[in-house]
Amino acid sequence: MIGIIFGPPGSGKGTQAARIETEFRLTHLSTGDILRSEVARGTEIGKEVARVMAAGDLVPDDLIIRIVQRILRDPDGSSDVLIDGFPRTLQQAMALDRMLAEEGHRVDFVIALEVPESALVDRILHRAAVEGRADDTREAIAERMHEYHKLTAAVLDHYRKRGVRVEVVDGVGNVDEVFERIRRAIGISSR
Ligand code: B4P
Repeated sequence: MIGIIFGPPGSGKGTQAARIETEFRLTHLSTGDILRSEVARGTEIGKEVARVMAAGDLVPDDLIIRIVQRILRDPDGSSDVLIDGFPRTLQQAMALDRMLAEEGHRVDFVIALEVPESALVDRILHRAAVEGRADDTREAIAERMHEYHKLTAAVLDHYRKRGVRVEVVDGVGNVDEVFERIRRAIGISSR
């Protein structure tokens, strides 16, 4: 099973994906976490993307597509995956469709979290105060929102047009309330 958790920056994708991973048989694949780990380890990829990410811009499609392809082809990985933060452009979506089709798979569902922009900014600024992530500054948040509207929002239409099940979930409320809505929407059984 291949699911995608989708939504604007700060909508709770990473938060809910971790919850879904714990309670259901799905492996959480977060492109944001992978890239932050490359930056923290000072790898070649990390050096290439650090400034792009800190500014709130998207890293190049070909780079992130190669990373996801490598992970999805890993035979040790679970075949049930929840992808968080990818695809973020139409080009990434088409690349994901192609790589899954090569293995006889497709995207089974998309969970799209909806949260008003003012609440998104408040959440991210709160995280900035607690964790100090490099891209949680006001300038980078504005750029991340801009990129989301310019490039990422269209990904949802791509999946709708292809007949993939898209479940829009209200992401306002505490983490448990949002998780309960997701659980009802996707209706998969827990461990
Ligand atoms: P991500 O790591 O995906 O960052 P994000 O969109 O902010 O989501 P995140 O998962 O961290 O936050 P969440 O909504 O859970 O990407 C970071 C950067 O990596 C991108 O800007 C880009 O540069 C690069 N990148 C990643 N993937 C890429 C791709 N495919 N292509 C190109 N570039 C890529 O949570 C936000 C905050 O809200 C947290 O503090 C959380 O505690 C809080 N929160 C969550 N749920 C809440 C709730 N219900 N109530 C209150 N607060 C809540």
